[in-house]
Amino acid sequence: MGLFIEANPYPYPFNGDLKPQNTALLIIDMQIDFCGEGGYVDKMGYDLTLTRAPIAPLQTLLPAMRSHGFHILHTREGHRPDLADLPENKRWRSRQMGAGIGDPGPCGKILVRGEPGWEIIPELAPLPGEAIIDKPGKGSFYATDLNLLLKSKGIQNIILTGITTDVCVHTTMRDANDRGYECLILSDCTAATDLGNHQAALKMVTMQGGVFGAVADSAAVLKALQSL
Ligand code: C5J
Repeated sequence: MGLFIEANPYPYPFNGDLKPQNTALLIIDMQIDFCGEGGYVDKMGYDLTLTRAPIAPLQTLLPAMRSHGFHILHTREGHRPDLADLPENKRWRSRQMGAGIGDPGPCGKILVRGEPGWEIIPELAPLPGEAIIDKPGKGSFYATDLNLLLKSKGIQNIILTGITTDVCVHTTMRDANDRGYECLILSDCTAATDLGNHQAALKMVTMQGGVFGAVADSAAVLKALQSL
């Protein structure tokens, strides 16, 4: 008998082959720039209570998954200090929003590696030994070694969390799904800068029998962990 997480539109994973050895919790971009005061999202004028919403549920889920020995991986969006990997149009667009990537702000240079705003928030700080993927784009596979790490660890299932649901989390989930990974996105451990976009992004996953995977919440994961 397999182990399943109650999810929509099907119990996850499809084959019931859920175990710590083949499953990763991926925490995407829980950085000050996306959910902290003075960071990129704050400078653009978006409501930080939205992007901070996943912090509390993740603070429960993360230690539970750690204690069962699941693989934990974190990502950070950011650019080289000389901005050599920052596309001109990405910089231009961010400047239109008054939050120019690479420009100085209250948390240092926006979305630049090594700056205070680029750090993962202390509430969800990675432990030694947990992989951190530094990515210049939205997707976590583009220009990173994430696929290599997942393959070498024998990971088949990815539980996606973090911010933002409609941008970096979705781009990563779509790409992971195309690569054959079995994906689950957690509704309360993800968030967007717009509630409607968050809800729409979750709904998109459930179409066509689970076109990119399935949707659950952290309570469903914690319940399934009790059977381990
Ligand atoms: C964005 C992200 N929105 N982490 N990044 O630029 O979703």
